[in-house]
Amino acid sequence: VSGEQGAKAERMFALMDRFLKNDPISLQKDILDHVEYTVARSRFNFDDFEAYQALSHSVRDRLIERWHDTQLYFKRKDPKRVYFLSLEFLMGRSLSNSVINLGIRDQYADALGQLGFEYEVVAEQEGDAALGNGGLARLSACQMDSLATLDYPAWGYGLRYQYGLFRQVILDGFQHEQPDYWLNFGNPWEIERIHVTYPVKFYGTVEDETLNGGKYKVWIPGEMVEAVAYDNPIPGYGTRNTITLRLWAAKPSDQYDIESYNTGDYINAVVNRQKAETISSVLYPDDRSYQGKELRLKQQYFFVSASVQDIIRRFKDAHSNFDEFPEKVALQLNDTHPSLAIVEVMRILVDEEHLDWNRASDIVGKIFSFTSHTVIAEGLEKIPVDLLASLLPRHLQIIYSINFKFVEELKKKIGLDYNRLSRMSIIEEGAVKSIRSANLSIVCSHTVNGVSRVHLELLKANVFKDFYELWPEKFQFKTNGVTQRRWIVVSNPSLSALISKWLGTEAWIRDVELLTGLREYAADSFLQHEWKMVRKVNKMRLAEYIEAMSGLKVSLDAMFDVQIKRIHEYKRQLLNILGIIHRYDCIKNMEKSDRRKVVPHVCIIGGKAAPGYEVAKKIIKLCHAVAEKINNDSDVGDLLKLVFIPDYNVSVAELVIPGADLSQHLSTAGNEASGTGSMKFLMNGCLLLATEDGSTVEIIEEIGADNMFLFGSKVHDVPILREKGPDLKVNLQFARVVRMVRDGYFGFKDYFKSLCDTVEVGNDFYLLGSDFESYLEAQAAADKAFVDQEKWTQMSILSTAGSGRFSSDRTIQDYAENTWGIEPCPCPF
Ligand code: GPW
Repeated sequence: VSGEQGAKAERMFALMDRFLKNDPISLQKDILDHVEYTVARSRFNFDDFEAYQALSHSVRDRLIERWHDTQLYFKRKDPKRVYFLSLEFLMGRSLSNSVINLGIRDQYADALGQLGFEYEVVAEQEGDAALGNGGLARLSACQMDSLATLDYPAWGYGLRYQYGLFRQVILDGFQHEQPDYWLNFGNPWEIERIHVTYPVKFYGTVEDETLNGGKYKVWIPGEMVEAVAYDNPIPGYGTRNTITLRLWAAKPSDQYDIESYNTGDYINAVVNRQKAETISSVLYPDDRSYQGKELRLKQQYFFVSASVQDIIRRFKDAHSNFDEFPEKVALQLNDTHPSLAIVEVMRILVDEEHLDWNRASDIVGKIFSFTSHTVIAEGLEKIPVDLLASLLPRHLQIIYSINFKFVEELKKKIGLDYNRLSRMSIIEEGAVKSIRSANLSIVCSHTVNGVSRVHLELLKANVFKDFYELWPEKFQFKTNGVTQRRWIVVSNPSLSALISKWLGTEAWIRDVELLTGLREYAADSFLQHEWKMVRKVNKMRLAEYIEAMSGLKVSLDAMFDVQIKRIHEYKRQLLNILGIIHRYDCIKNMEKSDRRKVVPHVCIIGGKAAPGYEVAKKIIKLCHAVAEKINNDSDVGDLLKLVFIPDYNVSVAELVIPGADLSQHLSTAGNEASGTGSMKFLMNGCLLLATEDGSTVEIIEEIGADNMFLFGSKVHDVPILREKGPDLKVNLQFARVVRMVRDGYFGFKDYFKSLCDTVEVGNDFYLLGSDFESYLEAQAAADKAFVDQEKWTQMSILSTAGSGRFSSDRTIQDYAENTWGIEPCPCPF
């Protein structure tokens, strides 16, 4: 750069200390400066929370440096980018993850120590960013970490909800929901981009327009809202690359409601404007249930429209020919929630950029890929046509056109098979005419991915069968993974250090397959000893948490037996509780002398129920009722304890997972698309008790069936068992424990009646009765293994050693190479 600009740049460089320094004195100065000038507290008087605020700003400064460099570099190189569209991101805390990825955790811990603060205590001041429900949302977060670490030119796009997932409060054993107004204490991890805004339109009418001899559609909106970008830097590990998660917030637009200003009702007009903000106000707390709510549809379109406008703007900054669009842009749909992006791209290309229909649809077909996360047909999203007609009239027209052309093509291929045609149509003609978001996504994407091998098989055989037969080459699977940075390095620092010590390298943090190197030492008594020590300390940490939370003292010699995940009937927390009742019943009926042989258990259950999901809420209450009885039975003592951990979230998981001996994954086979919790436990050396469902089938291949406790009906048995109808040979033990609940042994007899009905013969859709015997056998096998601590520790080491394939790094690399067609773009500065 020369001339005036060059001189300016030189002056800037001269003024800049490039870059911020990470020695202890610089870090301390930095933290104190932020205490004084950012937090506005005296550097002689600040508390742990203020220390957290100052610390996070100091970390953020370092993130920003790398982020600027990365973004500048991407701009200069102009590689093909992937845009990851998701309505949910469950990021959890940022501080601990950032300092690990920046490689300066220890330096910060020392710096804080010298200022008289303890790093762990300060880091715990941070609240979770809980902009998502469960597995799907946490997967997005893990994948962002991998995208950054592997240097991919990627962007995440989502919604900046003001209220994240509700906080779960338990009163008398019942779940109550409290709003999570997470922004109350400020959020240092985001940067508001007041200049990055886009108008998003709603309602109104569509009119015809003739321009330069061409006929176009013009959408005259009835309402306009402004989307404002909030950027969250996502640092990679062991690289300078720092990518962006851009979340949109809704703000009133200057043109929000022009009419009411003109009618003179100023006050009402201002009040009305505030309504715009409701679009990004609250996350819907029910995963996999679609209610056809207008606000939800508005959220989906709002974030998709702003993202698509942003992507097209970025493309147009460097290109003028849309035929190059597919060489520069890959759009990934995280489930069908963002599927309106397809229609929005069509609309902009055709109505605003004036491309002809075929050219636009050709471009769309090259850029979109879609990942499904569900197995069951009822889980597929539908948008009522009436709703869409009023909210997005032009989009409905476009969907009709896409569908018309698709069905015409289809007829040529399969003839007039009307049943099949109507199944495959994007429009469902039913009592409520609606848009099938999955069909739209499949028709307009070049690739459809499942999230595990079994999942893809089920998609091909059931919900997407017709499409698979039409386009077999579109269907792939990418088994989910989780990031070892958060799930080992951040959450289990002592295990992390131990692994590095034995492998002689920290390289596994980027190249997790190296964990297989532990196999060779699995029987080594020195490693086993250290492994046991690390696990014991983690159990201690968890026991302290349990005591602080519930007052319950638990024995460290007991097996910590954990099930944490959203409460769903298909995940069968009820099976777990009924198993615990059985265990209790057995102990009670045992000769005192036999009790010495009992393996003590601390059963830990945690998870949220969707606020409107009655059965799930009853399961939570049952858990508390059973816990009340067992924990107060001095006759049973330490042999059995049951704890419900309230308000399960990412940071609770980070504490619980490293302290678990056994974890349970009990979904009725064929119901869990993948499951990712199991992978986190596996990485931490926790043994799995599981059904052969979702990704578990692949975990078995890695670590061996003899290294875990498997039970229950297999994927292919389930439909047969259901077909067969009521099993006349009901398991007696099962009948007995259900009867105990029914008869009011744990109180609340009337309240639990309907819950018991869900597992009664003839009604037991999730097959708890059929699987009970096998479940108890697996439990017994786990108990037997636990008695031999040497063997158990070896199995634990082998679990971690075999977990490498379940890193999101592997998943993301596969997506990059085989779905998105993008390449790493490491920032060299
Ligand atoms: F219904 N998943 C989830 F498929 O957490 F959209 N929420 C959801 O709404 C859906 C799926 C949806 C989960 C799957 O249940 C789980 O098996 C999978 O591991 C996870 O998504 C990530 O793929």
